Amino acid sequence: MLIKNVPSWHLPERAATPEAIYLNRRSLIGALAAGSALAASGPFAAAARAEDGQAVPDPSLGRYPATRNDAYLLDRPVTPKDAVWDYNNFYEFGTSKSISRRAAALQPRPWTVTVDGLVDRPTRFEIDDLFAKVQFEERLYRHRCVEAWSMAVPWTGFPLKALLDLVGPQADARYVRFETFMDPAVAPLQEQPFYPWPYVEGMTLAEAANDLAFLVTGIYGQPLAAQFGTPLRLALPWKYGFKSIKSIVKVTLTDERPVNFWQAIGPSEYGFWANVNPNVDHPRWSQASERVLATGERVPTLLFNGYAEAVADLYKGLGAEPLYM
Ligand SMILES: Nc1nc2c(c(=O)[nH]1)N[C@H]1C(S)=C(S)[C@@H](COP(=O)(O)O)O[C@H]1N2
Ligand SMILES: [Mo]
Repeated sequence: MLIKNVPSWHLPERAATPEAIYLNRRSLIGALAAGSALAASGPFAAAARAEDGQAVPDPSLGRYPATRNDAYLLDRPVTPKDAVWDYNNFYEFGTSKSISRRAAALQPRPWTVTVDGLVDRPTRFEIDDLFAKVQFEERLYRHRCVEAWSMAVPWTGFPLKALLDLVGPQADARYVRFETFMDPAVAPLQEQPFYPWPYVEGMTLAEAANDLAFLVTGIYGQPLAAQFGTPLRLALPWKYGFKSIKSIVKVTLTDERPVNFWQAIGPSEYGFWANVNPNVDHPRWSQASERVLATGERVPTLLFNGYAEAVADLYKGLGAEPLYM
């Protein structure tokens, strides 16, 4: 076990903190978050800041709220916005969950997303030009963090497949590699040499082309607040949350399997596939159940986070691969 290579703070919270203390801290955080959520929900919520510091309206604001796609339903209530607004994993801004204030330094415009590698039409998209080429929709998705907490949120965005269609994957492309922005002046943790910055994620091209793979632009009917990965992040709801990379600047189609951020840090604990499976424990904790944000309720975790029908076929014949870590 390469356990000594894994930072001790990447623990499920109930292992790190006695539940009672933890719950108290949460109600305090909840009270603080309520204030910041209000401040962040005006018309300039995800706005960029002009040179003089003035907020300028987000050009995509008129796309919200997008029409909900009723093909994606939940088996549980939507998590109230207040419970998730200041409860994030975004290590670029710190290792605690309460990073929304610091993440506000991240400006969503100007923003470009470069799509390159094994594609017919490599393209550097200005984010609003990309948004203009796709249809936005809202989907209710579950989200299951490898740390054993979960939420259910309305994401706005478009299928990852729509981006792939714009660039035309070539026949020898097998994987899609995603990269987060790199700017230590904005994200102080990127100064820390321990971490293999920038954050990288990847999946097979077949996974990326699956209907469920969703490029997210918004949450709760408005553009993504910075802490959720403005202005573009992934949602792969059948996989552990770390696969859902935030604030994407680069997408590369390749014939080489990408090594993702967490795999580079702790290969015995975090893998490439990271499909949710209650029967395959993390080396240091059980994955059998999860703590639901807001209610604190503990519910059984479902195979592929409840999305088996949509994705199980992707893994036929791959039984020898470590599909669940
Ligand atoms: N760039 C980047 N993306 C990231 C992370 C991160 O630290 N940096 N954390 C991941 C993890 S572990 C989870 S659970 C989700 C959390 O998303 P949320 O904060 O919107 O709930 O983002 C994922 N994407
Ligand atoms: Mo996570």
